[in-house]
Amino acid sequence: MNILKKAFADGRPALGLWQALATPYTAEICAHAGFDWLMFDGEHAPNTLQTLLGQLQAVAPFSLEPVARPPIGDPVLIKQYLDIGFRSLLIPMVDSADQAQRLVAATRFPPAGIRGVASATSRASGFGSRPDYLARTHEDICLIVQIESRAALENIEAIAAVPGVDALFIGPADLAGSLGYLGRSGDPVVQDAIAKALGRIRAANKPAGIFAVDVADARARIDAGAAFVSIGTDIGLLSNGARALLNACRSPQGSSSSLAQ
Ligand code: 3PY
Ligand code: MG
Repeated sequence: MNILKKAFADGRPALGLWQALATPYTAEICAHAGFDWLMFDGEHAPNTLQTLLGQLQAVAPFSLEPVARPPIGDPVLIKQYLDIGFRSLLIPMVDSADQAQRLVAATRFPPAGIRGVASATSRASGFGSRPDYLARTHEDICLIVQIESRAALENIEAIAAVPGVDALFIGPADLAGSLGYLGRSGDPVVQDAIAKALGRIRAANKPAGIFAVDVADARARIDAGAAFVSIGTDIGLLSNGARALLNACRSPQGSSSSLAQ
């Protein structure tokens, strides 16, 4: 079963890590940490289908849900991401119920949808080894749509009501930009909009997710009922760790423990 959908069903907050380094090796390292999900970014990271495939293969042995974000909610890209084996998709910039409906259709084979059919040649079907693949694969798909514009805020209930939309995820950076607060997602106006949006998603009985900017933010979101939270990024871990190591060594108070990495 889809691990993220299982966490939603169990009411257990699922903690994820954003993957923007675009390499299988770092994905594998992060997978060892025990996150519930890793999100492989095709929107803002230098990923291709091939690099995504490598990362998917690298994390295959782990009990986590790989999520992928295409650069845009395009049926052709969605078909390709699903064929290589992603079951969970995070679609950016979903502003209306109509758009959400088209995305659901892109994840379903006919007659339910418009997904192009491949089975024996796709990794998703175990290269043809799953006899019930065509009939049942939609059951494991987790379609997450991003709410990250003023228009999307207006349409939350309509988007959440679309059958086949499994969860809604707030993108604070784009939302801040759309509301006129570019680069200031911490502004009280944006924070208030986010809190209200999360509440409305929950009231619509859909799992609500968000990208947290730090650990305190992540804890607050979980306490407020978010079903899934991205609690950091691979780039942040690497760059913060590198800086902290250097600073610890340069500072007279540098502790030996922080150097023993
Ligand atoms: C955003 O903040 O806009 C994102 O898409 C990621 O969280
Ligand atoms: Mg965004």
